Amino acid sequence: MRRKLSHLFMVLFTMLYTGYAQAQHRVNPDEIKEKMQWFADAKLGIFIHYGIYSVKGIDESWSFHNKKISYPDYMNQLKGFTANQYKPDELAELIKESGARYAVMTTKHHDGVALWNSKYGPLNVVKKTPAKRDLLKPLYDALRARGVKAGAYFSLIDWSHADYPGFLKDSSRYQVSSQPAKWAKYLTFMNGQLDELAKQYNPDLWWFDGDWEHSAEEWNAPAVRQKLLSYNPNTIINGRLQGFGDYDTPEQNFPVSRPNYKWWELCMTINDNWGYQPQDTNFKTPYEIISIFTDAVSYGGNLLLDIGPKGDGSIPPQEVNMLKELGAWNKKNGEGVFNTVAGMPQGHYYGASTLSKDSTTVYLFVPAKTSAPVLVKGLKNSIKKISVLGSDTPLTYKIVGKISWSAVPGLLYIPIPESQQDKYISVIKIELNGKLDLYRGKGGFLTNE
Ligand code: H79
Repeated sequence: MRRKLSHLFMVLFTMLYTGYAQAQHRVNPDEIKEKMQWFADAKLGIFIHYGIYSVKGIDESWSFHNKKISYPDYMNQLKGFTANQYKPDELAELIKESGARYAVMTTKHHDGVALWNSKYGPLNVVKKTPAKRDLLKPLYDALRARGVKAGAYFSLIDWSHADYPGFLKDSSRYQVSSQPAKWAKYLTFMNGQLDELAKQYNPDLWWFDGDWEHSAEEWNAPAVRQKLLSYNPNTIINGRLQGFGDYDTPEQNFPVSRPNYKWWELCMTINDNWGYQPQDTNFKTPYEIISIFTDAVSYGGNLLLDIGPKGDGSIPPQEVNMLKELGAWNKKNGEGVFNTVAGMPQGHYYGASTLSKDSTTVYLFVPAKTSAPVLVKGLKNSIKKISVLGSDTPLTYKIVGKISWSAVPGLLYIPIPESQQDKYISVIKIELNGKLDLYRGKGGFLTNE
């Protein structure tokens, strides 16, 4: 009997938990549509992971949490954090040049080291490092002066704080359920820091991290959301607030099917690490980054591409180069990316595509050195013009297999002369007569079958 009861309990618990997990996304997309528009149009953001972990060049926070280094040795990096080559104006200029429309700076990672002079607790770079200054204000000012939106990454987890339960991977200070007063103290501290950031920097976007360590109820997530919106009703909150954020944030892994939220953003490193690590030379190529970027946009998402400044604040040359290559590509091809919407459903073109907002133009992304003509299937519209971005010469094209008595459109073949191809990815602009109208049928004799 006892066994049966405990089994029943388990089943009930699982059902409740699954229900909870399925109810994760608790924000109504219709209510946030307006404030999300700049984010939907922005497509590219730059993530900046800057912190004391860049002094030794080790994993941000996780290195001590996972016991690759002792906590005291990790914190010893405070002494070496000079930021004497940290140049927010140059950094903001580089971000602007990349074509990015927003940047997200780590204000505090899981290690608890704040990059501003927080009055909550002593652990910040102003009080504890030779940098001795607020690293956020000059960057946010420089970004905004260039029309780039300013985002704040904030770790809900603070493994350094005595009132936070978690510490090392196999040791925790206490259980929330057994010491609610201690947890309440932590939440007061955390909310104090959020108030400071909101008042001093008024972020356009909040990028929370680490929500997985506690439930929405424990974090008091609805209250956190409400508070931030009361400071700035238009601020955007990422999806790591246990269901109380505005958009989804797949990390490192490219989504093969569309994420659940209406808005989403892939955050990804240029090499294999978020912060600066000198031994990590596994840099993605500009072609790889641009193809990932255009693929994300084609799926209706953004790319938040990460850079990791060195301990002194300078940007590794490979990352500078990547942002410049991306910028040059965007300058020539940005029309097909920024302010567009997700492309054609799969099956019409084997590659990434986007649409103009009025859906009278289709943009196709074609990898360099394509010798075979590009193929588009099921396009019912007649074509006004086809061109390659960056070139004035219109492309010729051929419609193959159009049967006069059938409603099924022919196949559109577009050869792309090599002389007009981009060195990474060309953007083919197809201007249509009228709004995009696609045939989705099975090629049957009867109309639309
Ligand atoms: O700041 C960067 C990383 O340090 C941080 N987010 C980016 C932007 C990050 N690192 N890892 N993660 C986020 C995800 C970690 C997931 C895990 Fe787990 C935590 C794996 C094991 C513990 C999720 C939660 C899976 C099991 C529990």
